[in-house]
Amino acid sequence: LPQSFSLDDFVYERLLSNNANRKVIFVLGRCFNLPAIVILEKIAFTEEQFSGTDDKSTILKNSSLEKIMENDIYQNNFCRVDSDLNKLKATIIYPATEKHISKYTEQKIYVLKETPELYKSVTLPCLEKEQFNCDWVYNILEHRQEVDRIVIEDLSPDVGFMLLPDLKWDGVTDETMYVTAIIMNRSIKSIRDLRESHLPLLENIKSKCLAAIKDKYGVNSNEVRAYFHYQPSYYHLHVHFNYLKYDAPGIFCDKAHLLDTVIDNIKMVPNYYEKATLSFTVRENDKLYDAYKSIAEE
Ligand code: M7G
Repeated sequence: LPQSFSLDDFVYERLLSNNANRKVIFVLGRCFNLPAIVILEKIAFTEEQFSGTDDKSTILKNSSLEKIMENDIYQNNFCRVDSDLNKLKATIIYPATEKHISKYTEQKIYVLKETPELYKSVTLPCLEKEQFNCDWVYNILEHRQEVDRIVIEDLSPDVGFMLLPDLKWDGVTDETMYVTAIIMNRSIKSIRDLRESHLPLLENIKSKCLAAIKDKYGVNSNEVRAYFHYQPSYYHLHVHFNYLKYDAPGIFCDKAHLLDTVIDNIKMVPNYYEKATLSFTVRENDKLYDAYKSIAEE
């Protein structure tokens, strides 16, 4: 096993990508000579930071302004604030694989149309060879890691799941609430595998998770976005739940499939996901893109 990651031993190698909209940066480096990815993200303000105190100005009291410009009644400043207001969320992947490095590297993306035949002949063989390891999922399902973070669990092998804060969330900023339900059943890779027999599983996840989110975070079910990714990064079925007002990464129509729509499609056509042509986006460096390119050239 490698020594544990420490920022002091992190040696910067290169920037993988920098997203100014999201204020998140993906940095590659090495730690004890093994590749490490550090993802730094500026955290959203919370209403509580401003309304939680009796004296509403307290939060800005120890801050100082550094003028950028002024004109008439307008001025721009840099504002140096209390360190609590200035925290970053740091996600570490260590040791990182080539596939992680590729996932976080800025690159072109393309849209592909996957017929059921292409799923069987191209996508499935490729993902069986190339997919990210799901050990973190099994650690959760077997209560080895993140045990104290579980919001709710249902251990039934067929319809069960565990709901817990997503890695993308700091777990406390309500404004960016993001939790994920991981199903107990290990044989469903993605929505492509969903059939009529899985309706009780989907309905169970929907009703229990929405109730738990209301209970724990005070967010009503009509303010929650519940969806799957296709293609996902991890081929063990899970459902993303986040706060509707927060534009979480991966909510666009090229990747997100609403839980309600998935349930409804299967109700109308029991083998919908066996028959449907599903479009998805793929990164240029992804092996899946190579696989599709090579059949296009045949
Ligand atoms: P995905 O659609 O397979 O991947 O969703 P993507 O959204 O990254 O493309 C997997 C979800 O699981 C993502 O939202 C991840 O942020 C989340 N996730 C990944 N890991 C490695 C962990 C983890 O170790 N713990 C938790 N709680 N969530 C994770």
